[in-house]
Amino acid sequence: GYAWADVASLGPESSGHAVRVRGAAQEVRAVGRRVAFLVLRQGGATVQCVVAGGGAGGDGGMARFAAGLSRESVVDVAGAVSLPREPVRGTTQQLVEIKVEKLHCVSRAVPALPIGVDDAARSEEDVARAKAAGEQVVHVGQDKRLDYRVIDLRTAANQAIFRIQCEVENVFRQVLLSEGFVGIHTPKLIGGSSEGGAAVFKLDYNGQPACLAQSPQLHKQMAVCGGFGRVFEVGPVFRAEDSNTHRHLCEFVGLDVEMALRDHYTEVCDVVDKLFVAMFDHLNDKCAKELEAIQRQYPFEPLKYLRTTLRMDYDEGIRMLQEAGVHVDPMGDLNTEAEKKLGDLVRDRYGTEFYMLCRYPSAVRPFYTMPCPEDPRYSCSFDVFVRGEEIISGAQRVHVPELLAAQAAARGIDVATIATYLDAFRYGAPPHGGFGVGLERVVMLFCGLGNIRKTSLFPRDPRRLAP
Ligand code: ATP
Ligand code: AMO
Repeated sequence: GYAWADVASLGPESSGHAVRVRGAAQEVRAVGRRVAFLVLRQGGATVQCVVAGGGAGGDGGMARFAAGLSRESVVDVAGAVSLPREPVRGTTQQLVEIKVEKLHCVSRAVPALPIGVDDAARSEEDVARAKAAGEQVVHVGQDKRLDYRVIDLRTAANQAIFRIQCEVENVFRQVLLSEGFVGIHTPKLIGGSSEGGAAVFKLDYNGQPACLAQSPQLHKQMAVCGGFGRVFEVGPVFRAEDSNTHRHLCEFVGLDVEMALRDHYTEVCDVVDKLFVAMFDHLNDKCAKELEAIQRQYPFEPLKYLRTTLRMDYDEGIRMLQEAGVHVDPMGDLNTEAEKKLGDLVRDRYGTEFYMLCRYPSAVRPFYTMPCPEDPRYSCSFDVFVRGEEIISGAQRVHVPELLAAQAAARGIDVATIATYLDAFRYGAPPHGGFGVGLERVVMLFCGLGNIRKTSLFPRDPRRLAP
């Protein structure tokens, strides 16, 4: 009998084993009428299968059948694992091959695929090199990839990206669980904007106006008021972004944290520090294969980060920018360009591409942010940057109901829409703070991918609602 095997597990030690493998026919090559080579792919791994002479009566019928398979058809092969005479070419390919004894097509792909996996897997460098050599190669653009995402996702780089994404989420949960946090789920249908901005998707909730939650902000705070000292959530976040950028989605995955504080909001920064150093270490140590697969298609420099995350005051960031000749308003927000520039300056001075900027001016933070007790023009807040782009926003929150209502009103928020939230602070509320992380941004920036659509399985950008 043949034993079912995974392509990734086939190594020299399986030589001689009789195996059965189901995979996608990535490549089919006929050599004469009696031999065909079939490259089968499973996830990010491939194995070469040799169809030679076999078939009933040894007339080459099976080789001709193999040669006629359309690419990406799902195929079962059964045969013996063997060590090839010459080493197998290709970096993702297993070192052994399968001498096929039985072959069965489980699902036939259309002969003319809208995009080829090999074309989608080509790096920009490869395309440039081929073009320079006068070869004809197909370059698959981002929109086309996303239109046919089901095929695009089959590339080794994409298989790796979403395994990395899963690891980020996993480390987030594991570290927080070990720090005494409890996982929660807050409602995504809410009565108003949770961040105070206009970027909300409005809908009708059985006759009442409602919104898709822009963040779990209000309810994660209410969970802390509900007696859960430390909470986290992994869930969808909806933002009605109206412009196309490389880093904004209309739906993304939020990694959120909220916790009661003892003395100071920097206790929240300590959690960020612990969490992300552990996460980056884990990705580098445990996901080397995936990072290599991404590197082959999208080369990037490994992220530079310190054992203890650098913390810098906003004022200090402003000073560094001003000294570098960048015009910035010390009490205003940094634009994307200034953030990027500051990222470069910090990297050059401190040798890290991961750092926190603390004590933002109160005026540029959301209504629920706690002002600094010693100077209310500044706030107990922070953003965290990777390669000069924001991945986290966090802060201590206002737990004093009168101040909270005043800050909401001052920002033009209709307090009626958040009445039950404001009430939550009238029944005894501990000082607390937290932060929110964009999962797709973490993966995009850790891997230097340059476009958030690459790290969203089926991205929802301002124009795209399918697939
Ligand atoms: P947050 O997650 O806090 O909303 P963000 O990374 O989405 O942060 P914003 O707070 O929306 O960024 O904006 C930060 C800066 O990024 C803005 O000051 C602005 O300069 C820039 N920015 C935001 N949206 C766009 C856009 N659509 N096009 C160009 N720049 C933008
Ligand atoms: P903020 O609005 O900064 O903060 O969002 C938190 C993090 O979410 C990510 N992010 C996005 N990712 C993809 N597409 C978008 N349109 C998008 N917008 C934001 C970023 C950002 O740092 N309630 C606060 C967090 C808190 O204070 O706890 C909040 O939502 O990585």
